[in-house]
Amino acid sequence: MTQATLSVPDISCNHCKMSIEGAVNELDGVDKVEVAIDDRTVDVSFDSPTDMDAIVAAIEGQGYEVAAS
Ligand SMILES: [Cu+2]
Repeated sequence: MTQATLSVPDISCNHCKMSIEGAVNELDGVDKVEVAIDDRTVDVSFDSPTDMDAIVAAIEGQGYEVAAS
């Protein structure tokens, strides 16, 4: 299991949280995803077949940019 925290500066409200968590949860292999609105971060635990690129793509697909870490 891989755990990662992504910085997503445009997260601002509960709608952002729901959109991002919903999209990431749809990926096969994602165990847990949690958006921290105040910190503007996405905590995610995942395993294959998903990977970091797929998670970033899912977040970007919702219209949010993931900051380089
Ligand atoms: Cu929002």
